[in-house]
Amino acid sequence: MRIDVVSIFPEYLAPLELSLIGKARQDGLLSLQVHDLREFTTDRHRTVDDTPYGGGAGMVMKPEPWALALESVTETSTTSDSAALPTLIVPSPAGEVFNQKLAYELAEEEHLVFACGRYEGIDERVLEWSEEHFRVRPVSLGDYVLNGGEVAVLAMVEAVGRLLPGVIGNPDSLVEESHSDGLLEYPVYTKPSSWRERDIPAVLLSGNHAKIARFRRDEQLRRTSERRPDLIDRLEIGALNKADLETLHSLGVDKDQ
Ligand code: 6GU
Repeated sequence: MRIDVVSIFPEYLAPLELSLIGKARQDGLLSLQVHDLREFTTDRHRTVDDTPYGGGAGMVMKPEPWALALESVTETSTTSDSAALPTLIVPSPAGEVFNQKLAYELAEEEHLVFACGRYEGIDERVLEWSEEHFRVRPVSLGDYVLNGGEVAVLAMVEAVGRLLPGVIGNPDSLVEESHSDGLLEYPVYTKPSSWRERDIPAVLLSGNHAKIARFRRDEQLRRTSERRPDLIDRLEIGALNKADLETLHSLGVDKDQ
């Protein structure tokens, strides 16, 4: 996969050189380039923002540097299928909310471009113009406001990058993590089995794999109904078996009944 990030703070993206994502880049599984938007300005002051038409607080990012920056990344786009446009992700609190499903979807793309806005946002005409060259997706991390898109890009690149083939040593670990089946993950324990007078749940020492699986599933359902009842509401009834429905009933949750 190829990823380009355009930002006025390229240094903000330095953590993408570390850990799993840094290793994936070194191993050639991920080609990631960060571009400084100011390199695409043409005035002496390298201006990227101006006051909003119609008035109001704050500043708006000017369209000209954005178009030049985005053109420069598409000129070298490697999308093999000429029908497939690169995807332009525009981090914004006004976007669709990022989740694991979207991470899996983006992990299938050949070329992702992230346009990090700052201030009150980017001139809307840049997004309209971009539709001709990209599949454009404004994406939010959640219902709160950051100062710019950079931190959101760190989160999204990590979430997508770890799904690329070869990035995670044991892909089985992707199967049982939170959100892979619409539920939060079950609690985990390691040695010692007794620590500061706290014992691990006895079933985990029983060697009974069916019982352990049931215990873990019940813990997933318990945690999710406690912490994220919205996820329980969104579960497909077909994703739940009889034992799941009984567990939910004992937790005071009755799905579709
Ligand atoms: Cl993606 N960007 C900004 N600026 N703020 C946010 C966000 C993104 N997601 C939540 N808040």
